[in-house]
Amino acid sequence: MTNRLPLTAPGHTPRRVMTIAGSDSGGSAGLQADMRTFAMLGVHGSAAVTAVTVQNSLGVRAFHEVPVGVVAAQISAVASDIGIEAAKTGMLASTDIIRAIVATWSAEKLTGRVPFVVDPVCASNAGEPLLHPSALDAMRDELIPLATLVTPNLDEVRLLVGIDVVDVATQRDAARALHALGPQWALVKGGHLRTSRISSDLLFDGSEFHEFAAARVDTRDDHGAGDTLGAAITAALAHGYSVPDAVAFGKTWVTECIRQAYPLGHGLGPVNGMAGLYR
Ligand code: PXL
Repeated sequence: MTNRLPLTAPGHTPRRVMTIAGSDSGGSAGLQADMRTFAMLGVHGSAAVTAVTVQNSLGVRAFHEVPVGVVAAQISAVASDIGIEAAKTGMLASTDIIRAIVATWSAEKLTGRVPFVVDPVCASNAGEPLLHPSALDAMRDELIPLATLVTPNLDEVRLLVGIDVVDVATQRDAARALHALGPQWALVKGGHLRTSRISSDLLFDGSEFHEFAAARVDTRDDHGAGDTLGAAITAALAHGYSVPDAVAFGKTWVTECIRQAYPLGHGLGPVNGMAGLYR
């Protein structure tokens, strides 16, 4: 497994990937992290903006939802012209936005054809909500079943399937419960299990478990880690990687970004999405 994706020759169209996500005015997470990761990996990123957050390193002060018709229209405009070879979702804010995405995905005949990574973002690292609690049902019952891969962290696992992951056995239980919601693959990210010296993510397709482990990096500057992982996985899927190979690639990528995280402002800094420049 290398830490690079194949590069497209200059003048030729790179793989085309889309993020459906919220904007982080601070530039650390959300669609800014996704687009930075896409660029670092040499794929063409398009973006359907779902919400505009007002935030800095100290936290999310507010967010403003984009009208649902505009969310759907962004996806259709890109799908009908530029094309989408893989996509991911991030902050989706509301039930109506989730439903617009589900409807557009099927209207554009993307379902089952285009790898679709659903990162079921519920809150910021600091715990501010980015999804209305009432939208959790639509996330669980309508969007996640369309996913090639769903990538919750442990807080999202608790909200989606009610399992408190505390060890390997409960992480397996959570992967089974998430897979039962209908995605092709479930990745239970163990990064928030701070009692462990290892950050271990568990991938499950209904029959086989795959574990992806990395030594835990001791940093508080980890804003955008989940977004960066999901974006790197999405870029690898656009290149035709299998889901386990894409997750392995993404894990290696984000681990280096976390190792090179930097302080920013007066609060939490971001993972260094540009870490690849220094290799
Ligand atoms: O990291 C999850 C996330 C996604 N999208 C937006 C965010 C955050 C975390 O703060 O602000 C817009």
